[in-house]
Amino acid sequence: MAARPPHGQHSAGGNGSEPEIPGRPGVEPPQLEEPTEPRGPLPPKADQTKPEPYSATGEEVDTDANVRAQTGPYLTTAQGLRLPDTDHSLKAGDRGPVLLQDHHLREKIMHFDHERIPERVVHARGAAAHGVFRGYGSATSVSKAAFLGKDVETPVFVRFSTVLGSRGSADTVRDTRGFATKFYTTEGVFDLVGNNIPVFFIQDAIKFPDIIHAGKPHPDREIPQAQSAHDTFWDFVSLHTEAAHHTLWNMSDRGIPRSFRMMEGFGVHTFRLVNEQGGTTLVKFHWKPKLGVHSLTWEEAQIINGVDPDFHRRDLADAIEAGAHPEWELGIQTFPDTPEQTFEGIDLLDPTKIVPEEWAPVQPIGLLTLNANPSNFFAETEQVAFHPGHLVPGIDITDDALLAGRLFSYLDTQLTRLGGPNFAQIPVNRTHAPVNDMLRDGLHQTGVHQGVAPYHPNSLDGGCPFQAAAAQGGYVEVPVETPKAAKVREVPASFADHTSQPRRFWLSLTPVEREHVVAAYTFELSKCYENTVKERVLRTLADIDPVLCSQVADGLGLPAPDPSGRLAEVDPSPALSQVGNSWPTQGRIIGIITDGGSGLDAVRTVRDAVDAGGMVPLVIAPAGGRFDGDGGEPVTVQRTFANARSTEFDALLVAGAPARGSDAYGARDAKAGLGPATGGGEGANTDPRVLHLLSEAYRHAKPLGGWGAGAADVLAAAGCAAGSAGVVTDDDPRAVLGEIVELLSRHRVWDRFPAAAVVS
Ligand code: HDE
Repeated sequence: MAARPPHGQHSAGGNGSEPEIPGRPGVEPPQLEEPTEPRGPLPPKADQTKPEPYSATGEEVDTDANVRAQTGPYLTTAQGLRLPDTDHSLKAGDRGPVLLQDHHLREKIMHFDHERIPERVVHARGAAAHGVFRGYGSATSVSKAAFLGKDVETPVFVRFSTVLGSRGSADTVRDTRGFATKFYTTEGVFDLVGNNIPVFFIQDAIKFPDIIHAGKPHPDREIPQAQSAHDTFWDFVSLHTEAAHHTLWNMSDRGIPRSFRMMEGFGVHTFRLVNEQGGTTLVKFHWKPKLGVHSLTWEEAQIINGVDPDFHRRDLADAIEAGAHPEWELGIQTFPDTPEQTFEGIDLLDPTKIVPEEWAPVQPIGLLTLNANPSNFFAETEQVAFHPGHLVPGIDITDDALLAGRLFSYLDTQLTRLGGPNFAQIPVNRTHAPVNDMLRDGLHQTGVHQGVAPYHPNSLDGGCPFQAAAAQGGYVEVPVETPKAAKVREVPASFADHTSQPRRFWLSLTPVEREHVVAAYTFELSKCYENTVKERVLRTLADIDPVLCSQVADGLGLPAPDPSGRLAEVDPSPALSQVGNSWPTQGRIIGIITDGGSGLDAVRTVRDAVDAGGMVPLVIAPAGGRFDGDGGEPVTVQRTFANARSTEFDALLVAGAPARGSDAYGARDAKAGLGPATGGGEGANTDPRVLHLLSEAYRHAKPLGGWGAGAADVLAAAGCAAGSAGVVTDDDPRAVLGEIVELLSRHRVWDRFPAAAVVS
């Protein structure tokens, strides 16, 4: 897999160890030279090379026609004037006053003063990547969208985000995640602006400012940041019981994903697809991650927010840079486009409802691969502007009232955020199809439009541009009939059931997942001050499930109310559970703890096997540097006992020493203890930081292993006795690794819950 290791392997924690490619023995890393003279442009890094852009007519589209800043040899002003000095202001003498005529000082400070733009009002914190989407052709019977055709490849840009936090907030808070994809199709841009949760809090966009005001920090003290664990959020969701379904998903493990790479994505609304013959089908979009759906534990998420608030951002960039390109299949659930727009009694216009996959299977229609990191965060990730109204022929909207509000909101918010109406010209937002609009002028206009007649019809420009009928690729809205009805501010009766679908979700979870849900509600509500708010939430929970309600009530020390009526009779939907299957382990991080004193051959063997298996090996040792005391190829240390935290690793291995006289893996000396080797009982000498590392990983139900003399003692000293669930010891390091990888494919050692979930 990795052509080179992720940045994080060398840089985080600054342990001073030199970079080396794990699993690539003997390859010397390039040394940074002291620059002494001007040189030519720097080439972009391999993973920053974007997919080739192309246009509908086959012309090459230069999406990088902007200035490539900071690649030339000499410093200039914005006007291209070369500068002799950017470190000293122009002064009357070296101790005299600064002169107003210093145009360079003025330009430099002026530009700096205006570097920030308003952050997104929601989804401010995000990370993104370039990639490619390949259609399977399986959707052509229901949609004429060109990019869904068989083997058609379309460049994409995907931005993941949290919803509530500010731009600088931590990644692993409990929240919904955005999953927004821009397809640069030959027919124009298509944006699928989805979330990692398939339902939304509200049924009508008019409540959006209210739910967001309730979720954002309190207006007086501006706390808490990026959290739903506060009174206003729970006040809102308890007063609007339609929010119960989305809230339950948030309180489940879905609210704390392990990685953006391990999340599902959902279009949420029902869309309408149109085929070549004009036939229509209602659909819901799903993204299915090839790595499976996995989550953090709540304690892990909280620790990470302190020790590595960029956890998800780093994980995505590192994986792509290392060549472990994340993949998702795009799938659709299809429903007949009947006048009622319902399926098995579910109103398809209600965005608080799902259709169970067992009733309408998700049919794969294409593959998304993220293969390049952005070159510049601001230019791309920050300035990308998504809009659910960016549609292409073959994909149309429905009358979902939530979607209607979004169709207004996204363009509107970009005006403030990107400072004018020309944000479609920003490189990351540019379509790869030819543009012949009659939109003119405005702030930040960079186009130099030709022609004298920007109006339609005209005769002065030869009538160009002409309107395109459907046959010429024009986007024609499906002529659906609008209901003949009175103008009202009302909600349909079919939207009234707010508890049966949350009940199905709850009943579909395994016991360990339910336990996490109970813990999450209890934690969040215990952060609220108002008992009335808590009591109101409990009343909703009672209508979802009495066990859920009573367990949360117990945790809060409040009485559990009775359900207000009969509980809905629903079947579970196994597809809603995250636990049970096994998944590829690509990109998983395995820590190898060694004191470097002996058994280095085993460390090399395991490190290389981890790398060859597409995972990331990180050697953890008392101090940085390299081990080569046995005369073999040097083993580089990537983490030290001081900077390693268990939350970074998916599994941990303890490299013990071979028993005396053994040549099981070629060690020259036998020593155990992973700490100052002062003699005495094995494990007794173990560095407390190693014990903490192991016991924390054990508590978070991660696979642990070890080989050789002393390893089992070290594990036992950390409270992870060999033979307990998911603790693997053997003399043969390869056998240990084999079992660990098998455990990792199921993400966690679920048997360790629930007892281990109780955090002191
Ligand atoms: Fe958004 N949403 N939203 N939203 N949304 C924005 O647009 C809005 C909703 C989603 O990475 C904003 O450009 C309204 C559902 C994502 O840049 C804003 C309503 C879903 C992103 C906005 C919703 C989403 C946004 C803020 C209720 C999942 C981040 C900045 C009707 C299907 C996109 C921006 C990115 C961003 C409005 C509800 C997904 C304010 C009014 C439902 C992934 O326009």
